[in-house]
Amino acid sequence: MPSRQRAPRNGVTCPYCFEPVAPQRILFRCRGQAGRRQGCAPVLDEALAEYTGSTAGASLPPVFAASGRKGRAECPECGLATGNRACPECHNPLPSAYCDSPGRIVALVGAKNAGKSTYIAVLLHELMNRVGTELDASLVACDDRTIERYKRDFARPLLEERRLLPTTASAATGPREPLVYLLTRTRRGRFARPRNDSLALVLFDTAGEDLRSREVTDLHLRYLEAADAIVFLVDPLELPGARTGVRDAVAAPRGAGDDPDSEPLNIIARVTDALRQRHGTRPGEPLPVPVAVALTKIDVLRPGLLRQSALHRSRSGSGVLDLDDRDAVNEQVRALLHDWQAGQLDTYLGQQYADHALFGLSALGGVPDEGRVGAGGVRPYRAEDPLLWLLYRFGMLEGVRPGGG
Ligand SMILES: Nc1nc2c(ncn2[C@@H]2O[C@H](COP(=O)(O)OP(=O)(O)O)[C@@H](O)[C@H]2O)c(=O)[nH]1
Ligand SMILES: [Mg+2]
Ligand SMILES: [Zn+2]
Ligand SMILES: [Zn+2]
Repeated sequence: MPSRQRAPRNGVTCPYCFEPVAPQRILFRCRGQAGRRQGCAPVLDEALAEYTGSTAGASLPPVFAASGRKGRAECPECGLATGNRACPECHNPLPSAYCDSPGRIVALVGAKNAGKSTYIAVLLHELMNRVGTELDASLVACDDRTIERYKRDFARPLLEERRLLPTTASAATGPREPLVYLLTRTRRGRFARPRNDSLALVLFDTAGEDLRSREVTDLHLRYLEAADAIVFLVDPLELPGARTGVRDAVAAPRGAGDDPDSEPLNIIARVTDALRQRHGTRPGEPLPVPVAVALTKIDVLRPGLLRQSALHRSRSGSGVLDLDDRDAVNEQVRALLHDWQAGQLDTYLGQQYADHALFGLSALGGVPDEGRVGAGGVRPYRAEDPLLWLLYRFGMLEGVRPGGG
């Protein structure tokens, strides 16, 4: 397979089709008619319909190429000035904040039943509410389909109706589109002018089986290749030695079972192969992409295992990353992995990646019961930790050591 190009200098990688796009190739889309404004009428956008697999929602004012100054151009048909940008390949919207601070696609990966769908639902909700406020950050969906799908497939069933989410269908039959968000953080220096930094959260709610090398879809492979950071979710119940640390009431996993294709180490190895395609690194050379590895569902662990541990504390710090806390959690998860005969995972990551960090989180905050969220509702615990670390790694969040040093 040819190794894919990184985004050209000053260019962007489209967060929908993952094609690298030079700035002069980015299209504009006419703002169209609205109220008394006389713009172009909507027409079927075939490139967009091809991407979404449906003509629904693909009737839009036309796109056009223009050199554009300061991110604006006049429509050659109707003369209206527009600032709406679109990918030249798939015609999805490219938000101007994304064009201005390119890169930083965060990808989420995990085996079937690792907790991806649940995590997506909860993380986005946290970012739109509590954590977003804490960080002075906004989370904005990049297209209307993302807004609708998040509500229909994630927020409504899990957060409102408190039903567990259905198992994700394979991309062969289910939706193949990612949810695309732009997370923008305003940093106010004491003397400097406020500055906005953006990060694209591109979340494919994949079925674990889509990551098997022989079945992997092209779009999915490109997603992994384009990722500037990876969040890798691991269900502790799938780790061989972890059963001893689990509360008695928790049933054995109904997920992957003995399927070696779903083992955490095998999945991360496949992702690593994809990343090596793009970065063109030699096998012995560590990859520069930061990887956050999170044990999900840590509410299933015996309380005794967590008592007096870093994982048991709530995260400290507000609007900053507490580096002491980060180190303590990292060490504790590492110790758990080694206790559970899963130390290999940690060793492998250390060999393949220049920078990986370990996390423990719970999206639900409690063990679900008969298809429903526990009585107290969804109470996420440390769900945002991996993202805070990535923001820190990207220079978008300050790190502090409260203990000094
Ligand atoms: N105890 C506990 N179980 C969880 C949590 N998150 C997910 N689960 C369980 O794991 C199952 C699989 O989660 P899901 O998000 O569908 O996994 P996916 O296949 O990776 O998308 C769910 O049905 C839940 O029963 C959590 O935070 N705590
Ligand atoms: Mg799922
Ligand atoms: Zn595109
Ligand atoms: Zn027009």
